[in-house]
Amino acid sequence: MSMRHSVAPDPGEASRAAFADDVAHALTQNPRQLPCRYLYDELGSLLFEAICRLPWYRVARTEQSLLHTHADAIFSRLQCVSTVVELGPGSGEKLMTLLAAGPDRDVTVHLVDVSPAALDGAANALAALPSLTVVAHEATYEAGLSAIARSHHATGQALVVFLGSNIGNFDPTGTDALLRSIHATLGRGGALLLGTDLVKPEAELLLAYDDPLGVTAAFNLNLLVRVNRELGGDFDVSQFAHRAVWNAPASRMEMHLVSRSRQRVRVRESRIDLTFDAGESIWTESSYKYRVGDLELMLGRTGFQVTGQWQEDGFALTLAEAG
Ligand code: AVJ
Repeated sequence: MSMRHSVAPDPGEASRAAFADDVAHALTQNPRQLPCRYLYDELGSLLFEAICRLPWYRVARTEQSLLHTHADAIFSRLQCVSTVVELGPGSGEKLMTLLAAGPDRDVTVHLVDVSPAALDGAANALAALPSLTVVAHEATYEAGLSAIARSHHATGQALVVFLGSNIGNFDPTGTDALLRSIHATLGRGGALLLGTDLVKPEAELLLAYDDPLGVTAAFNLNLLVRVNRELGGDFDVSQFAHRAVWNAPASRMEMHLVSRSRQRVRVRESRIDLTFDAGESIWTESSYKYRVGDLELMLGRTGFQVTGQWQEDGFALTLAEAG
């Protein structure tokens, strides 16, 4: 495997400043928020890996089993693929499983993630596979996709893989916008492999996002630890509680951090000085859950045609072609 890193001019400083601005903006919204992409610092990425091993969070395991079982069927429809783009590769395990059944030709793999920890992990995992060129993009999905669209001269077909229900972090407007930029990057004839968690009974969802071991609580609270460390914040982490709620009308799980008392919080780099009321919360993540019919509509209106779908245990893997 050969490996290239495409990096912004001064990634450390620039991304720190963007983080500080994003935190200032999100925490002063009504309701207060923090963007979920910042959950994945090194510890956050490890905590997410731990969540994926919990009996109550089956997304990753179910998807892994679907990929393992159907990788051959998927690639039988993708004979000419020469470029694979993965949005949010995490540990790289999903793509490994898929590419183990992959085409017998040289493939360029682009990994797009805001987390350097995730990019390193994924690139290392993929190093085990021959005839791959890996390009890592430390970027948001949108920025990564347009960089790839600009640099992409390959002759074969392109495949975007967007797994683990990562799409669930986007609200409906954001989802349509993202699917349209995926379509633009792919061009006609390109393919999208999408992994989505499906609507299931509320009790199961609550256990998946508020597990009895407290790993998800730690994952959520670590966002405050990160703000303290990287931006000079003074959050008293013990004064916030993890809360997971199922928002049925919006079809999404939400994670919040609820203030246990009236308290003041300052974040130096973000230049903010806030007062939280007891019970006031910071909304840190949405995880949308889908019905199979929603997927077809969502893909249809953004220019895709579903060509294959596999389901197991409340999870769907959908293959679609850009028309
Ligand atoms: C990685 C975004 C798909 O939303 O289910 C796990 C992250 N949050 N437990 C999800 C997560 C709480 C996960 N995604």
